Amino acid sequence: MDRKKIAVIGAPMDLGQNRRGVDMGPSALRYAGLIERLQSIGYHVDDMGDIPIDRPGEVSEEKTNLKNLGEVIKANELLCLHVEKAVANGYFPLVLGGDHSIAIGTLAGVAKRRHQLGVIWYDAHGDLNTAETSPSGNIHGMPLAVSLGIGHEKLTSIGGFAPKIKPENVVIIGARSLDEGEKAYIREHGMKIFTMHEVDRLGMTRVMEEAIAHVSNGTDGVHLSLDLDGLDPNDAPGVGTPVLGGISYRESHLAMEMLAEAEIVTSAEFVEVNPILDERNKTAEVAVELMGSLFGEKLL
Ligand code: 4U7
Ligand code: MN
Ligand code: MN
Ligand code: MN
Repeated sequence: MDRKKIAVIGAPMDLGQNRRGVDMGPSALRYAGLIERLQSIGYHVDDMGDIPIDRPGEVSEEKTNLKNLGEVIKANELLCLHVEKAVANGYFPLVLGGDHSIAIGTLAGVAKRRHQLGVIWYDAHGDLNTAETSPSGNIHGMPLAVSLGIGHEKLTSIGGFAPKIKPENVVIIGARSLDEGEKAYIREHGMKIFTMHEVDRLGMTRVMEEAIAHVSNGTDGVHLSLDLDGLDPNDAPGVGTPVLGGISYRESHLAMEMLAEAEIVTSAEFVEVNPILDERNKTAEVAVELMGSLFGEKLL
């Protein structure tokens, strides 16, 4: 894999949750200078533009409590194709959200080419809900579960196979809002998780050392799924489901820098940036800075 070629794919999805505006995430990230920044680090960047997203109600829907199920499926099938193609052509796929439901398509596309994929889920939430455990019916609270093969069959079968990933190859970092069903799944499968308790107690250096060791053990690639609400809302206010007491801006840079040093990440997505809820594009700017660190930008 040529680590010097990045394919940027926008996924302006806002149907996996209730708050409008997150569909403008890809624009906000580009406006914050993403493409130029990656080029300045020395990458060849192909901006593939944005995948089309249907309006709610356009795609026929079955009776279910999963909101906008048909539209979310359609977009993720398409995203899966684009991501798989990028990997097949030797690109590092960098997907811009959009709400976190797009991780279903990203992971489907990557997992077609990497059968033992490690995953870092950087998020205030577990995103491990199913139709049965979800308090909201919002699909952005389900993508990790779906990728692990649990949930609505039409979601888990996106890309034509399931599961995409195994629980032992996943690490969750930054969690501080977990629903009962999510806690049960984590306990049952002994999933590796660094909640904010562990981030506080061990410090980000040790958290990342352990996380990196965990996801690179026996895997053939590592995907970073970074939900901006993993950061503290003071540092990243432009998100739809903020939770107090998150990972700091500096800790997040350190995490990205350690990933860059370890040279393990083979695909990534940055999601949940909502410019309408943001303060002068701060969250998009933070996200672009973090991408800089992830791709090896140095202070000196
Ligand atoms: B995100 C929630 F109940 N767990 O399922 C749910 F708290 O992608 C929130 O991490 C999910 O931002 C948040 O609706 C999804 C809720
Ligand atoms: Mn979240
Ligand atoms: Mn999330
Ligand atoms: Mn959110």
